[in-house]
Amino acid sequence: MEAHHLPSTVPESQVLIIMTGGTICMQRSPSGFVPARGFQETCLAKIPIFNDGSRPQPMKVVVDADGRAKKYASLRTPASLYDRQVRYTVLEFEELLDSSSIDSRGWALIAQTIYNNYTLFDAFVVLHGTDSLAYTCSALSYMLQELGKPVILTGSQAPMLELQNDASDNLLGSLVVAGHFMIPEVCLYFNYKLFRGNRATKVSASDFAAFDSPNAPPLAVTTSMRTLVNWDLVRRPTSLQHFSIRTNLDTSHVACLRIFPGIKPEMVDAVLKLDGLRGLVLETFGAGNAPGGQDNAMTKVLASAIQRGIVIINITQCLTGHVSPVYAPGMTLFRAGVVAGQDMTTEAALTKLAYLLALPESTAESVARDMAVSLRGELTNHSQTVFRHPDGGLSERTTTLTALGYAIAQGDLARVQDLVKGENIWILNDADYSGNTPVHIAAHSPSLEILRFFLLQGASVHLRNSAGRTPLFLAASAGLAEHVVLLRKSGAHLHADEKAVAEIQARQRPGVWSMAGMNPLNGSTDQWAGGTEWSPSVNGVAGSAP
Ligand code: ASN
Repeated sequence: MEAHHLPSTVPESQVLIIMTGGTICMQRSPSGFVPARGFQETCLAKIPIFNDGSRPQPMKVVVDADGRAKKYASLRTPASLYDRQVRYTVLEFEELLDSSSIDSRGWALIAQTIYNNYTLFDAFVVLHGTDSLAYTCSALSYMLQELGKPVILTGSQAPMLELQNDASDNLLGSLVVAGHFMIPEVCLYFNYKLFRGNRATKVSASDFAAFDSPNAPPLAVTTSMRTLVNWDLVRRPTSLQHFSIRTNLDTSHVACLRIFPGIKPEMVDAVLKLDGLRGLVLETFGAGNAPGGQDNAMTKVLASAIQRGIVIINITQCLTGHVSPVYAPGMTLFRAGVVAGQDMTTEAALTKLAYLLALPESTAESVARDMAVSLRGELTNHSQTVFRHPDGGLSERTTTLTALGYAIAQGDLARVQDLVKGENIWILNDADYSGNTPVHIAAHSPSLEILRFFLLQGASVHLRNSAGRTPLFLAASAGLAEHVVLLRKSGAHLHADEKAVAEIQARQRPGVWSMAGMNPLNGSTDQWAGGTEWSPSVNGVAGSAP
């Protein structure tokens, strides 16, 4: 039968699903459950909640770091309660894994795939086995730097093709969150809860409630038909930097060791003398205690390793709480130079160590220093800026938004700062009836300083208004070169759906549109900043334009 591509009836978000394997796609085989290919056609296309039957156009997906692209059939969910549809396609990795076999190469492949497709999609969902899911989430949270879009990992305890499964709800919940809410973090969605990825840990080998985030409340919860986001907890990039990735984690020179009653110092010493070892996560008792005292053999072994340049991180074996030197044994470790890992999970600490050790010019001192502070919300940091979000009716919010819109148009920075300060900061990602955020308004208003102020507060450059327009598009249309440059520096790019109109406009005003990434000569888009100083980078090297 011939395919008739029907357009979306309501605004649409475009999501790339990256399939790495795991139980979610598994089928029975004589040797037990194994990952199976064709997830989109064999599973999703046949389920009405994943396919509204509109047969949307295929989607372009970049399949390698050289920018080679292919078209993939796409599907669309029915409209949600929020009057939005999610269009998606599934990119399957060549080798589908049971996640117990993933390593840093698999993490690099996921990061690279997100990077290659970053400007083509609004959000990303990664399907992954549950066994090592918390490690992958933690690793990605560091590898994806200045992330401006949602990346949600999920999987299931029972395969999608089994009659009673958790796969459907986990994937649907992930798609809805990814397609509806600007949560620019690496998250783990499971059993109706959205966790910050680097706070989650697998707590059950069989229950559908397989994950928990013992030291941090969920970022969002799906209850009945709504998703309630805890906007107070959502982190956003607040520096004027574009998205980049770092893929070379040093997992070969880190280890993890769990202290137990009666553990011999020789055993710890043997681990610390492993060839090339650079970092150790020590899982200690309670508030961070290990056997021994000041001049004890264990302390000497640890202190001597630290003197040889090995970074040792102290985290607790307990599920909740954090390490602190309140008891003498904990104080002894601290004095010997063991770093307090606060309330990090093992997964977050180990992958963070591997990330920091691989940074260029890292030293034992710099790694030890950075292990103790929050890079991506992986440990509790009470001085973090809180970014609230819209609650209450649109009409109450509109009063503030209108006042803000007026102040932006007047170029009145002092009044703008007054309106968004403190509790009101959430307004920066709120939108008026046309879906315009304050960043949209500032993007085509005269004051560059107001736009800069919004970006430094963590406002998103990726939200699109009801007409599907990004702030970058509006700035270029208005011919505001400096605004365009500032937005690009902060990671903004033209959306694929804006390309056709941008191309027409670029003929009239080639200068500003080429700054926005549109080549007026051949109509191609350089979605990154084409050869300028802020080209996105992979491991610090300028990346090729997707
Ligand atoms: N062994 C599976 C995996 O991690 C477990 C699962 O996904 N539930 O790939």
